[in-house]
Amino acid sequence: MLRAYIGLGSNLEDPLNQVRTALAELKTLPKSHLLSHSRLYRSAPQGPVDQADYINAVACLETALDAHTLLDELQALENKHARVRLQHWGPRSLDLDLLLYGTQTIDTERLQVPHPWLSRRCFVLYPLAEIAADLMLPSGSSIASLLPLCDATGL
Ligand code: ROI
Repeated sequence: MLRAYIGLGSNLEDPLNQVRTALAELKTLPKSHLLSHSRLYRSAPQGPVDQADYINAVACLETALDAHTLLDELQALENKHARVRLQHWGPRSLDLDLLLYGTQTIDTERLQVPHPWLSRRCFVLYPLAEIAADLMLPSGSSIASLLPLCDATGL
């Protein structure tokens, strides 16, 4: 068993409900146990700005699934939410990102862990710091040490 951190985001079709439902669904994943999750954050869109604010959160799962099987499960949940993604970096009904998988670094065609944008996205870092401030990234930085580097305006 190891700990995986999942970023949740939504800005379409009742985002609060999308994220709340997804947190409940994470509890049902096989060979996994939801250990904790952050509060829900409202955040201004990063990327194209002509879209609605997002609701974001981060969850911590203890899991015996391998990383790619976990990714399959997360994508199945996104699909269950009839994931709408109108454009790259555009609005979406539910995004589930595998941010961290134990202390592993993974770089395959389908999956990059740690998530490549993790340390630059305050809508990920702040909720992650709420549940895992002391967590060390493979780079040697703790989550807490990255907070001052990101602009939390709009969070
Ligand atoms: N912006 C915010 N605030 N929250 C997100 O979850 C989010 N997801 C994205 C992009 C479009 C980069 N911007 C976001 O994929």
